[in-house]
Amino acid sequence: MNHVQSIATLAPDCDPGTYSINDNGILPCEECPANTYNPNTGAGSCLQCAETKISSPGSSSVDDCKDPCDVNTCQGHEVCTNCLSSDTCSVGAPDYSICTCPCTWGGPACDTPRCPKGQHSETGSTQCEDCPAGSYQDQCGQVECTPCPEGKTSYSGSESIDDCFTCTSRFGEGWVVLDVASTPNCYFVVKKKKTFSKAETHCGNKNAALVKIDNAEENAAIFGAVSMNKKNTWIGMHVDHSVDPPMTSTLDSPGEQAPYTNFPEGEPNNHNDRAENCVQMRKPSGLWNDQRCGKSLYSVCEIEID
Ligand SMILES: [Ca+2]
Ligand SMILES: [Ca+2]
Repeated sequence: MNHVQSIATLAPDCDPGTYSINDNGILPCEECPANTYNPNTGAGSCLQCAETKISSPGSSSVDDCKDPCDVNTCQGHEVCTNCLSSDTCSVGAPDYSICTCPCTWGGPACDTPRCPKGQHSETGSTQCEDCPAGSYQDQCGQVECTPCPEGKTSYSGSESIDDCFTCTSRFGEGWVVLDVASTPNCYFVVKKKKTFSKAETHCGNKNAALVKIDNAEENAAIFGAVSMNKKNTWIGMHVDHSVDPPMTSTLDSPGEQAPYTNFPEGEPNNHNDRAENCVQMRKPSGLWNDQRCGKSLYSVCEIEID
């Protein structure tokens, strides 16, 4: 009985997944080390897995050599990256894989949602909204968006500074961004005197509209652009003197009170009952005046960017 046992020990018939370096069978069988395999009986060595594959000790088949990411499945919303060699792996990643959170998930366990690129929110995580026109966001989980560089604007939801463009590049010579922090739109100052309706048509031919001034910031930007001309300038507003008090409307919302006006005390006054139904920006101040539509003035066209 002892005899049989000793023969077995002296002549190990190593199983698949093990090997013995000793031809005479003196040394015992050893498990194939990690990242190798052996499919044969009685082998003197194990075979190396392909360079980008890993295996557990004692593997007996080439099928046991696996992509590191198949072995170390990252948890939650993590993304597994096969980093192929120990050189590119961080410490603590002996299996040649690294787990990282995808852009839209954060926190230690990658389980906190994050706003995607091109969006933002108060918390950076939920109720995300598109970055407004004139800005962009190239990272996830942000609370604010970055304004486009000076002289450039962008459509809402832009994900890169490369999405910012000049109005000239998009709409042709003469179109400009005025102050992207206050308005993302493109403007064209028409330095040729036209009646209100001809100015309106002229803008329309540019696939634009006579400027609709929405707030004090936009008014200031427009005034900055036209003041050097030292000319009164048509803006895209109408005054209805058939109601009391007179009502100022934008061209696209007739019959509704405009959200913003900039008349000084005493205007609009329908001076001498001369049907002052159109609106000009005055050259020295940026203040508005109702004026007869048949007068010929400079004008400003606008293309809204949203
Ligand atoms: Ca506007
Ligand atoms: Ca007037």
